Amino acid sequence: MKVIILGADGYLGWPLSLRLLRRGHQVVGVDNLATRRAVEEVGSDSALPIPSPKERERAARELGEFKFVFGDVTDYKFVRELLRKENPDAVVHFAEQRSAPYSMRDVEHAVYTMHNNLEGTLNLIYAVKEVKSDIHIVKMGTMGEYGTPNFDIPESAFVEVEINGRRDRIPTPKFAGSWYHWTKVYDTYNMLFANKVWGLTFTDIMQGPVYGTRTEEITGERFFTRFDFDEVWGTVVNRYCVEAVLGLPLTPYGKGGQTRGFLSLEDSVEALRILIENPPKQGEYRHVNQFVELRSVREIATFVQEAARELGLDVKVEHVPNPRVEAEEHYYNPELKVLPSLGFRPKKVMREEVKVMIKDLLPFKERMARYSSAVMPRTRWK
Ligand code: NAD
Ligand code: USQ
Repeated sequence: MKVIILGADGYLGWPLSLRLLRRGHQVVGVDNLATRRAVEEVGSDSALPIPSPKERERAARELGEFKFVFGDVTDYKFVRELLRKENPDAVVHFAEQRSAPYSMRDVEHAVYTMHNNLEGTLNLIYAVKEVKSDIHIVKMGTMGEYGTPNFDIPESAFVEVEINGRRDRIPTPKFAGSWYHWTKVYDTYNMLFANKVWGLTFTDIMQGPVYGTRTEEITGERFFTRFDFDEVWGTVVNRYCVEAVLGLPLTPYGKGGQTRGFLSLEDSVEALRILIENPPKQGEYRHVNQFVELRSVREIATFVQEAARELGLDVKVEHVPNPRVEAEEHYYNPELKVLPSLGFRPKKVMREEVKVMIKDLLPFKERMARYSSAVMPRTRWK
């Protein structure tokens, strides 16, 4: 299969490129390096050193047929000509601004996030329609589209409702918690519409937060993927592991009952591989929930604390005032059926994987220490 990965320089895009190459697929990786610049903008850097795109291209070619293309998905002509030239079977779309705090900094960052994410997805939709309408669009959304409703979260694009005695199907209710998360909701609605009007084929993935330093292909520094830990770009499990290495207290926000559907980088990449190799029927919009373990951020802090202790590190947990507006104790019960039905079986358990992560990060302690002032939360929702 020939697969274009938009956002191939990112945390998920790079290891997915490697996985697909190892499976014998041809990969064209596209990126405008926006995340590298935006992490620098907030005074931080990846904890693990990452090679330049040219070096990455060389490393990827050890595994298979890979090409890196520099480009911006908000440029319609670029996206259209890329599809014309490469004629792919599938396009994986990761190329979005993916940080909730970054989107909440101020009006410029909110507008940039809306513009970057909504325009990129709309350009892809139109380019597929114009160039080759049977391309499978694999779009990365987020579990955060649903918010934390006080009912079970169905794994479907539509639900049946009854209002004043009349029944109809409506898009599954969503209530996101940042401008970033809202862009994923709007993308979903735009894809549902493109599917209805033009019959385009989509897999829209609601993925929870990913953690981890490794996949099977990450066997040395030249294959490292980025690993962010600052208050804007770092996600909670990855941040805790760096905090443990730096000897900083772990930072659950507020009461710490915030519960999400987490999964390891290895499991994320494998789930994506399965979804790409098993496309939906032509003209279908497939809606997938992608997570492995439901955990609260309070519970995760104890996992990381225990793992650190086993490695001889004495780490404290200090709940800090929550910079976000979100429920700190809530019901959370999302459905998970599509991935298991396709044969997905998770390989990693968070409790064990955080120990591997701390071990992987320890050699880079000095490098991370340079950015330790970027760890404590500063970006507030209000
Ligand atoms: P990332 O920021 O590391 O990767 C995204 C890549 O897209 C970056 O390399 C960035 O430079 C590129 N990009 C952004 N805008 C672009 C544009 N206009 N043109 C070209 N390239 C552009 O993020 P990630 O963690 O790898 O996430 C990948 C996708 O998965 C994102 O869409 C994110 O919202 C989603 N997601 C991530 C997680 C997670 O925990 N990391 C969880 C759920 C969903
Ligand atoms: N949190 C802490 N302490 C920290 C950092 C975060 O308690 O030090 C809490 C947050 O308040 C939140 C939860 O942990 O309740 C998750 O926050 P996060 O920063 O790990 O993840 P989030 O902002 O939700 O975003 C990440 C990715 C995003 C993806 C999303 C999946 O950056 O791209 O869409 O996870 S989900 O959370 O399911 O929406």
